Amino acid sequence: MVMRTILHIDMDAFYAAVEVLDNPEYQGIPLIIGGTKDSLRGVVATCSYEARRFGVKSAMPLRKAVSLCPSGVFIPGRQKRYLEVSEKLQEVFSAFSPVVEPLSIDEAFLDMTGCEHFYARLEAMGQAIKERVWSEIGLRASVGIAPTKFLAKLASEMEKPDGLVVIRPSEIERLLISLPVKKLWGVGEKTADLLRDLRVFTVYDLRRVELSVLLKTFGVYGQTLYDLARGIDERKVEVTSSVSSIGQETTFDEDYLDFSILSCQIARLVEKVGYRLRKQNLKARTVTLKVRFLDFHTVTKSTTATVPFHDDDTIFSTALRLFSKIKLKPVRLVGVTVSNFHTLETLPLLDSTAEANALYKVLDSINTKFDDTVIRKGRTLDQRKGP
Ligand code: DCP
Ligand code: MG
Repeated sequence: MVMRTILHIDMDAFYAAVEVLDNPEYQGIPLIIGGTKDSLRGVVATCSYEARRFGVKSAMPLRKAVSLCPSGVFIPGRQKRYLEVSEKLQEVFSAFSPVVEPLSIDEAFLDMTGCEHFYARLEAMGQAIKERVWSEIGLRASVGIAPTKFLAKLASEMEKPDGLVVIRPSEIERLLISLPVKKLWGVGEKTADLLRDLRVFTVYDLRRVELSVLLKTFGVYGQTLYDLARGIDERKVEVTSSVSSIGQETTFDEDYLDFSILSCQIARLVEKVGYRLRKQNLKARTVTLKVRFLDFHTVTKSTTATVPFHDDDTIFSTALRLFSKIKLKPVRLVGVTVSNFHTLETLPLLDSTAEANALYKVLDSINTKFDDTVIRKGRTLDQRKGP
């Protein structure tokens, strides 16, 4: 098996911790995020560790949480703010490794293979990222470091909150053997029930089941179970993007039917979308055009290319091609979205569009400096009104 150094980091009581950060009066109290005390139908998104002592946990009906913890403070939560903090977290993670796989809003895998020599010990590596998250964002995280993804995630959960656990190859066997199968990656209630029918409760029990029986009962996942029970997990940290699309739309003060005005508006949207795409080091394969008419009827058209792109020209010509397929009526709104991302790390280094890339680099750096698209292509200028 390939030996890697994989770090899993997961924030402690994430939404609740962000609320404490922004509202220090919530420090040290049972804080429950998901709704107010009288929200009859809501569920708990998360709660502070002080509230967990009362038995409150994620996904529990709010009514039950109120009865368990009547003295708690119950608040609805602010998704936009949590996403904003999540983006900052990703920036901190990216400073530690170029290979980061965000898993959810508050956790990620980092492939730290080859970076070991920067730290005296693996514990120091874990401590360094925890301290950086604390000093730059003001939040506590738990970290696990191990040779596989599954073990790294297991390790980060072991000493929550503010935990740091390193699992070395020599320790895997001792740790795995008594582990309840429910802790294995991918084992939910249903799999646990089927395993119970086979009288399997721990990894020790699981190792005694033949591979053929596991394959018959669980299909291809049987092989995964067989491997995980032996500490084998070849999954790589995959560099994926946390965003799934980048879009921009504009609603007009008046309705337009004129192709030249509309194509100029599309060009302006394309510049903003292309700029954000390149800023995030992404290439896309899909362009979606949205058009809303005066009567509020909305049409969206998409197309997917085989070769990923991040230049305005490709996005614009694609959007325009989609636009020409739409039967025109007075238009109220147009929107351009790109999706189906590939990170640049996964693309070939040699690119035949190197010159175009250099041009976009210059344009983007000027536009970044002035915080807007100050340099534009002629097609974004409304021909009738002049520059
Ligand atoms: N979340 C949610 N609903 C759930 C589970 C989670 O809305 N059923 C949200 C709120 C959490 C965030 O996702 O703050 C991260 O989920 P985690 O499972 O990592 O839980 P926490 O970070 O809150 O706590 P922990 O310290 O156990 O990681
Ligand atoms: Mg968490």
